[in-house]
Amino acid sequence: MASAFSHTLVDRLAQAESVAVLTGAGISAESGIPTFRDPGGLWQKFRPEELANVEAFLANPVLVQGWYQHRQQVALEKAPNAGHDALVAMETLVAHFTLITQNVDNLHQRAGSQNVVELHGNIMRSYCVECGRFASEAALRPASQEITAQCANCAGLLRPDVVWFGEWLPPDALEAAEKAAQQADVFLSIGTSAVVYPAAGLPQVAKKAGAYVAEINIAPSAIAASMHEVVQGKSGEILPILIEAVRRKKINGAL
Ligand code: BV8
Ligand code: ZN
Repeated sequence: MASAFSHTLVDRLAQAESVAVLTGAGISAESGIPTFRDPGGLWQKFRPEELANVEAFLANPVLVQGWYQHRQQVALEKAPNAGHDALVAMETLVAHFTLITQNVDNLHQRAGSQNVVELHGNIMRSYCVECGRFASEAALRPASQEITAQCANCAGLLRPDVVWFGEWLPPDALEAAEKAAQQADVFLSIGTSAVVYPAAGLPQVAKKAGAYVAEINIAPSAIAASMHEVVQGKSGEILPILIEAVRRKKINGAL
């Protein structure tokens, strides 16, 4: 059962000039996309070392391409949920709103969020490891499962445009995320276990710079203790109610 958020959170959001939000796989769970570390999550079936890194990819490109083809397919079949939609609505209520996502499923973008910082890339894009050329969306799915998807330009291997473990995050994305965290009046961490860095360090950057930091999650994350507020519950249930309360507060000052 969702626990209520505080009047402070509503007031802070209603008065905020600048809001930054960090999302993780939990916000897509209600769309039917498995998370990574929850029971039954993606890492239960595969170990990250096996699939989400360059060595695994080069050792077994058909397996890793197949895993991303599958996840691309799942993401395309699912739809954004009320949590994604609520963040689209929040963006219209705040002068400077930045949505920083660790998710690669493209659901925030499909929901209509405008200012999305893709910290870990986007599974709908793939590029050639040899010439760097980006391929069309469906390119990662070769005709048959046995062959590798190759670049139309130079026949090099195609890889998903996602950040693997041990790879640097896209510098412009990380810079935009850190800037948004530093300037935020309110920072929300939603649906992330907060174990993957440097993404998980962003709420601390915001807090140090004076932001009110809150997390929305069905269970306390690794950084829950450092939050000003922890709202327990599903993001798809909590966010629409929270945004409605902020909208009312902005219109007539009443809760
Ligand atoms: C890097 C790829 C520099 C795409 C992923 C300290 C500083 C810097 C780096 C490190 C460091 N310590 C260790 C490192 C290395 C590493 C790291 O952080 N390791 C961890 C695991 C210890 N970091 C890196 O390698 C990063 N690169 O730092 O570069 C560098 C360079 C060279 C050498 C060394 C360092 C790269 C990190 C990116 C890795 N790529 N994915 C893909 O295949 O998807 S990580 C993977 O985890 C996903 O991207 C995902 O986004 C991310 C975080 O997971 P979550 O989104 O939080 O999902 P999770 O399942 O864990 O949690 C779901 C949450 O939702 C839960 O809390 C659950 O309670 C909640 N929930 C569920 N349902 C709901 C809900 N909440 C609300 N409502 C619901 N309905
Ligand atoms: Zn190429």
